[in-house]
Amino acid sequence: MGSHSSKVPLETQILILGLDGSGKSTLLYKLKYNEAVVTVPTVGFNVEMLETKEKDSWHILFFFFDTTGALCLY
Ligand SMILES: Nc1nc2c(ncn2[C@@H]2O[C@H](COP(=O)(O)OP(=O)(O)O)[C@@H](O)[C@H]2O)c(=O)[nH]1
Ligand SMILES: [Mg+2]
Repeated sequence: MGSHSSKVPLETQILILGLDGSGKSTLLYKLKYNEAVVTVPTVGFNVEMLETKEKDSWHILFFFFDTTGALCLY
């Protein structure tokens, strides 16, 4: 029996939306680095990848699209 982590990773994309200055980037970097990072206003959007690392757990790649609050979606 192979472990979950030997399988092709699952991938998912997550769009982070909210008003400017509402803490979107702070939340993302807390998730990624487990610390409070000093942020600068996002221009357009950033993409950050997070990956599950625990042995024998599902191997999942999360792609977070961290947007500016003024993002125009059309
Ligand atoms: N007091 C407080 N300030 C926060 C919190 N989250 C973010 N901030 C601050 O709010 C400001 C804007 O955060 P940022 O993550 O850049 O917001 P974004 O524009 O939504 O990405 C920064 O100065 C952060 O330090 C929080 O939970 N509490
Ligand atoms: Mg931001």
